[in-house]
Amino acid sequence: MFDHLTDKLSSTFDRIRGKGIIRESDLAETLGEIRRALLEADVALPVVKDFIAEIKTRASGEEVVKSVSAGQTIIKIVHDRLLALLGGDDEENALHLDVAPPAVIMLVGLQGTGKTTTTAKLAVHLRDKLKKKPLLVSLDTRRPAAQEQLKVLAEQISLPALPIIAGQQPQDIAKRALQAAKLAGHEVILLDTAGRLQIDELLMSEVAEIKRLTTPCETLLVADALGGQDTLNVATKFHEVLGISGVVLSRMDGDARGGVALSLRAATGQPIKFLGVGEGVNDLDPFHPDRLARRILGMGDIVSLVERAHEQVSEQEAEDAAKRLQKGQFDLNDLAQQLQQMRKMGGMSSIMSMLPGIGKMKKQIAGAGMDDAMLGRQSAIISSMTKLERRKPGIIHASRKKRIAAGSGSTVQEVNKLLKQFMSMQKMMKKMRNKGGMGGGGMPAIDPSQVPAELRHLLPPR
Ligand SMILES: Nc1nc2c(ncn2[C@@H]2O[C@H](COP(=O)(O)OP(=O)(O)O)[C@@H](O)[C@H]2O)c(=O)[nH]1
Ligand SMILES: [Mg+2]
Repeated sequence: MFDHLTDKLSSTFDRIRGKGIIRESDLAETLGEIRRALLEADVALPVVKDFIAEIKTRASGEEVVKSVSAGQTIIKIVHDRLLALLGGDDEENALHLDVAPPAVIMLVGLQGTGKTTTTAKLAVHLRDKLKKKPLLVSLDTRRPAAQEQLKVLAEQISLPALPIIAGQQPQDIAKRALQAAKLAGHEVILLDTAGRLQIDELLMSEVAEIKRLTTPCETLLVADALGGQDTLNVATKFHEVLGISGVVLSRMDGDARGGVALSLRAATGQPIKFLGVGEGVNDLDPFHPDRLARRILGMGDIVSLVERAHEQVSEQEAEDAAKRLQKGQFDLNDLAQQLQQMRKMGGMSSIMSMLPGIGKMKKQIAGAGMDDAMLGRQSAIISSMTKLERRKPGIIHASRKKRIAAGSGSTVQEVNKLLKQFMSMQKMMKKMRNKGGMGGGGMPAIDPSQVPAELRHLLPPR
């Protein structure tokens, strides 16, 4: 997500970053580039206009243009305005559930935008992150099997769904849900409502009635990030008629160029609370404007990366790996583990997209064949080795190589390549240990000081 926008903005910034003095013509050119980048990312035109105008006002003062580090100052201004556009502070974008339980979260939106999937994702988030006991409730009596869809999802994530009573109307199901939650001590009720292909009176009066009955503390619109201007119109309409408290933007993993995410708040005045980033129940990211702004501007999102590392890789695992590295005991088992950890953290491209200054490195990395498919192939090759081979790769000669290649569905050349790469990694580590510092090497330079200690062992060796 935002890849194209980030590329564009990064190269614009690269041109002005080091500049002490920025002439009016430089500024005009920079603003033109930012404007084009935003429009190409599908940001709504009025939003782009306002955004550029604000930056212009703030940047064209004498003191900025002629200040010692004009380039940096302009980058800072763009960052601050982008942050404001995305929604300022985290507080507003968080879920607000501080009411007497059960707290009701109602999900509304058109058909097929991801309401039911998001209901399950939110339930997992509530349980795992917020330590709450949610109850899943489907009020979608319109579409056949819609209630079963939620029931199946609830079973998958081992959370309770309100039992289905055939023929019951949404209003009555909602009332039953409130009673059941009180009896069973559920702290949060998630109400998945019916959608339509288009907004109509009937849909709106039904959800309005349910809202009145259940007084939700969050009424979240689930909206499709791929929908462009339509999504903005739908959001505005829902807010006018129903009053929403926030938006979950689904399908941010698709080829959404980000425009909706950047325009929504300005268009509706409502905060984005989550981004849906895939079909799985864990594919939901809380919306953090500051992190996203940094990411869009190519400044990296170290905070999210560290969080993900903590979720996916235990502290013990990270510590053990670091110790073995220090002792020079790095073998193919460690490499296999490293590869697995990277995959658990979302794969190479996802990790890379969160590291600062990555724009320039992307091509180098692609050139080195360091992609997710490679992580998978290399893991497969190592899995086909025996324990002894992994500990002592030196014994892997021709016949063993053939066996390993056959076992992993790869070629002897690929096995050779992996072994060669491993040997050079091992050599580098020995050198590092002896010199007590990072050596040269052909890999793109990531400044290790930019990367938190708990992640450094995952960086490609240099
Ligand atoms: N790629 C992707 N697909 C999603 C996302 N959220 C939902 N979907 C898919 O969109 C389709 C419709 O979702 P559903 O929850 O049934 O929509 P509903 O009609 O609003 O309840 C399903 O195939 C989901 O797997 C998302 O964030 N990313
Ligand atoms: Mg549904």
